[in-house]
Amino acid sequence: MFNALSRQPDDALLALIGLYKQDPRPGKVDLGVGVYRDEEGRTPVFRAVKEAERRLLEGQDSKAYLGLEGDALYLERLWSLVGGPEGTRVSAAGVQTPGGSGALRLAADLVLRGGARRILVGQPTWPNHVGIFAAAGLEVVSHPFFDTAGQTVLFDSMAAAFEAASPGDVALLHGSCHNPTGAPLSLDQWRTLAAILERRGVLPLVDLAYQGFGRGLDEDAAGLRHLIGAVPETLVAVSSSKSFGLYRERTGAIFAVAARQDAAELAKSNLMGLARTSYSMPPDHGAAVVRTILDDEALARDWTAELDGMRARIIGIRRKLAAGLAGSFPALAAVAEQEGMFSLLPLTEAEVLRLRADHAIYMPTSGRINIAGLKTAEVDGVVAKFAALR
Ligand code: PLP
Ligand code: TYF
Repeated sequence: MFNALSRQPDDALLALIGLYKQDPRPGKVDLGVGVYRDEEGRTPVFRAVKEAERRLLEGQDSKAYLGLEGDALYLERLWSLVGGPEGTRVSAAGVQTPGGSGALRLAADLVLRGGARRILVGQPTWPNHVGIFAAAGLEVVSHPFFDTAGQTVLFDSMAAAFEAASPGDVALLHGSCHNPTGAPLSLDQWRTLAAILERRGVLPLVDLAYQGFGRGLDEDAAGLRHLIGAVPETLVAVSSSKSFGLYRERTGAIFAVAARQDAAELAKSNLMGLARTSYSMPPDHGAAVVRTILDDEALARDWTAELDGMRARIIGIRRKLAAGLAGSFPALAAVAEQEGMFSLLPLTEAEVLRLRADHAIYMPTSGRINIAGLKTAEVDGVVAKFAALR
């Protein structure tokens, strides 16, 4: 039977990890896959994570199943972090998932079961969005979101696409730190979109994968917090991979938000049923770590402080990079205003490949760069190589 299968293309972002590793040149620069890196190029384990793991190692007295929902206290604390005060004014019911990806897949399965057939997705987006939704059986309907040459959000086109949607459609929104553009939506724009979604009867699915990496933990959730109060139902897919540095532990959650608790619980019961016929129960460790941190004031404070430091480093690199690039690429002054790990450079595929071949600067052919892949001392050299392209 295996002979009947055809070879599948590699994930371009994950394949880049291997290409970079194999490159023997000293001074190579990795602007590829979206993991945070510090000034030494390391992806550190948060101090609070290490301490939580120590406590778990000593205190955990069973590995027995927790059940389909996962860790209830993790879900409660995580929802407080995501929903803030606004989250207490709506009804939310969550299920722990294997990463944000697992949350997105369960969300897609749920809306299909609820009768949805189409999901509106702005382009460009994280390629796995399209893959996950299509694999679940949704029709992915794309609209333009970003003008790369001008580095501007095409808000009118996004609003028009939402206006043209049918009741029962689903619309994907990036909670903050848009992947791949870093382009922020203002709170006014969130308000406008929320009003359209409410009027058109379209269900928003918010992907929150980088809370704390843009402007701050609360600031990065502000749009979503407005949205949950403005529409009758929302799905929120949360990833703890970046915000807690737990990438390989596969830690996330899907929250169904509704005006009434019974509606949210109905969604949750279906989410658990869908999980049961897929992977059954989620992995425990990452969620136990997050729960331990968020349930302890001192650990939570230390986690926030470390996250604040990461965000400050990214903002600093953004400013230096934007100032350097503005001469040769005037539109890239916008890189300083963009948020999170990514910006999308207006480079051709040939230019990206030339940077890779000639200068060992690695990024996917889309031109997306991971800002956190740059050390402060590397910025000027990288800017010079970009400038030489034009
Ligand atoms: N959504 C976006 C936009 C992402 O960039 C990621 C990153 O990996 C995810 C969701 C899900 O991440 P994970 O499944 O590793 O938690
Ligand atoms: O966009 C990124 O780089 C991150 C990490 O299949 C990632 O979201 C990339 C590809 C992939 C899974 C995660």
